Amino acid sequence: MDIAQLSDRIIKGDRRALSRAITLIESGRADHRLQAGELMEAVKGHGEAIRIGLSGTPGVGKSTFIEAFGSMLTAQGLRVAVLAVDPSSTRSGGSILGDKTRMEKLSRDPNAFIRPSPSQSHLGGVARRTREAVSVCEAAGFDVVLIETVGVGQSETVVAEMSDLFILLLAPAGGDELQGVKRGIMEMADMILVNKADGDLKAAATRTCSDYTGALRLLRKRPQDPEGFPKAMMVSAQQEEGLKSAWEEMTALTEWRRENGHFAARREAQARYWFNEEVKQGLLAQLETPEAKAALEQAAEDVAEGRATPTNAARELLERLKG
Ligand SMILES: Nc1nc2c(ncn2[C@@H]2O[C@H](COP(=O)(O)OP(=O)(O)OP(=O)(O)O)[C@@H](O)[C@H]2O)c(=O)[nH]1
Ligand SMILES: [Mg+2]
Repeated sequence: MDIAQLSDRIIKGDRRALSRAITLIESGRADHRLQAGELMEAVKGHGEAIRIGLSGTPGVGKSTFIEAFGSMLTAQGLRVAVLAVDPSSTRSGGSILGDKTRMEKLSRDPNAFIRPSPSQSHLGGVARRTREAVSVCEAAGFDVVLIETVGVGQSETVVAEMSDLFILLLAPAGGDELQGVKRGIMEMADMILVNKADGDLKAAATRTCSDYTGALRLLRKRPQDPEGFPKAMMVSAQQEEGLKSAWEEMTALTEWRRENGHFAARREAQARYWFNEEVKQGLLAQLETPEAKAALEQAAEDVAEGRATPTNAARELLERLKG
């Protein structure tokens, strides 16, 4: 495959080239990994999208929201790409493909591009592939890249670390208790959207929204937020209500961050984060070779049977792996 040619076609906005590139990125073959690396260098710095991470528990309405919100954006003339991080892969067919029916309109929209999560259980691998897919979508001229994740374990952090804006989608709570959203997730959110603010659920949504407005106020002030952010708002994905206001707030926040240097600073910090992650993953991979595994097993036995101390055995093993 001619990578220079592929990247030229991507930069010209060729969708088939984009699809091919993502297939290449998702491949686990060593030669494909090298080519993907070359491609990432070639597209680097092209395009400028707003990357929006969207997280929420199953059933909160992510797919319905993406369909409605994405269609609203394409109606405004914007080009929208939708990607997903789904580490569980227990759900049939990956996260978005399974419910493309919920995104029927968007999946037929010429200004939208929807790509399901690669079926890979290892979160590190999914993270790298999604991050690279974001970059090629950006190079292909998309204005908005939406990255969906179902709120389980580490996947929120992964998505927040590749987004300019991280949005938490919530459903109206039954009682007046907060829905067990972990503090760490709250602290990552740039905006909370309480979905399903319609019909019988409207009153509960209003309560939930004001609970979260209060909770957000109690969090430590972050330098990357202007007055009033992070904020909680109500939307109805189904009734297509509140979506325009949500987008206005997102663009206002992004504008402010650009003007105040926080937009670029966040991307820089993310580049550092992913570099460190890649180094760590690379080191861990070195322990996965048959020789390393055998050496580890032997050393563990020595430690278990009292022939060596954990500290010394570890140091010797690491020295041996270096050489
Ligand atoms: N009343 C109401 N129902 C909604 C709204 N948005 C989504 N729903 C319903 O909530 C259910 C789940 O919606 P989905 O969009 O599939 O939710 P999801 O978060 O993508 O779910 P998973 O893909 O399983 O994680 C569906 O029955 C939707 O019709 C809304 O704004 N109002
Ligand atoms: Mg869904």
